[in-house]
Amino acid sequence: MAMTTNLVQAFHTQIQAEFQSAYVYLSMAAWFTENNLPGFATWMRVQWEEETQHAMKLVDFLHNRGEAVALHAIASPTATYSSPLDVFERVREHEQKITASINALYETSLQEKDLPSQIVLQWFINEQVEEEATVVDIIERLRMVGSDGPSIYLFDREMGARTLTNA
Ligand code: OFO
Repeated sequence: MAMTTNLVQAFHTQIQAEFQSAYVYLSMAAWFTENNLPGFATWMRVQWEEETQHAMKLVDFLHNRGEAVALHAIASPTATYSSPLDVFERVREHEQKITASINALYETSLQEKDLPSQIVLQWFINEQVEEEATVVDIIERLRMVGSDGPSIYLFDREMGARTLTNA
């Protein structure tokens, strides 16, 4: 069954949002590299790749449904941050917006009675719960270490151990 134009356009908007997330995280990776925190930079690069996978999951879904993909423009991210905590506070804000847009897309798939979309979007709903929880955990730990150099050094090493797992 073909998807409605309204639903396809809503998927296009979400694809744009996922690529926008990737671009924001790439700018954060650059900031960490420039501020001598290579482990946090690695973590952010993995996040950039993960967001690209999210976008491609939606692209593949539209293609599998026989629908065309439109790639909308993504904006230049803000590249000035004041501290690692500031970066992750912004990640949290950003992910809260992404959660809201995934939830709105799911609502649209319910209105349009498109069952396959609902199933693929349930994966994204779960993923957002995990992403928000991970970011809150990092924020709490950054608050705990404060400006203690040795603790930041150890945290950075731990963050650098992250590797990409297939979405
Ligand atoms: Fe794609 O989950 Fe973050 O944005």
